[in-house]
Amino acid sequence: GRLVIATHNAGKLREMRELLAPFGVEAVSAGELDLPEPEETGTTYAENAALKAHAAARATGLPAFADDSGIAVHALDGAPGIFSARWAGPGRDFGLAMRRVHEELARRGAENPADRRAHFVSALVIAWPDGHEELFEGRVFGTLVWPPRGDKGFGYDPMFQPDGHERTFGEMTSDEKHGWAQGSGLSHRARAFARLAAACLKRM
Ligand code: ITT
Repeated sequence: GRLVIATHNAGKLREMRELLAPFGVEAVSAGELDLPEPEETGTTYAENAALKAHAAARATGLPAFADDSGIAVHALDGAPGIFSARWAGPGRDFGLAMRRVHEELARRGAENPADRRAHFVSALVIAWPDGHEELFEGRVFGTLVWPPRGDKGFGYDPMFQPDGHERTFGEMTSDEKHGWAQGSGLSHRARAFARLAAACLKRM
């Protein structure tokens, strides 16, 4: 069948296409269909993912899946969290967003790796044309490094070093970041996707 990937973020779209590739599902993106970007008025990742997925499913009559994600910095009480995209400002400058995270941590004297813990969250919602939805979440824990390292990936990847690895997501190929070699996935998105795939991709 066909599926809409309800994102306007190029980095996410690339990853979601890679994750879907083995399933033989034909996917078209919200950007390619010129769908409007719904306002993210929810207060949780799950609510925002549902808003995006339902808007795309309603507009197209196709099943649609959306990712809402972010990075929670433990010493910053979970910020930027659901505001992770907004910390990059109108120019979507993630060099700036990473510097803001680093400066906030420095202001609080968080210099040791143990004070620089963070986790990424991905909430994936698939919305079906009949209006029902399914939610799958994934997380990955790690440490924030400074300066950022690597030019792969997107967003906050260059400053996030997942537990058990010597390199940041920005230094990993996308196969390594997905973590398929480890079975259930490494990145928050791959882990959420593995759950979604097990639950519903076979039905398409
Ligand atoms: P869509 O809503 O169109 O999907 P967006 O960029 O606005 O795109 P979000 O509201 O979910 O998406 O924002 C999440 C932000 O968190 C995103 O812009 C990234 O900067 C960051 N982020 C999420 N997943 C990430 C990952 O795997 N690596 C690095 N940064 C990530």
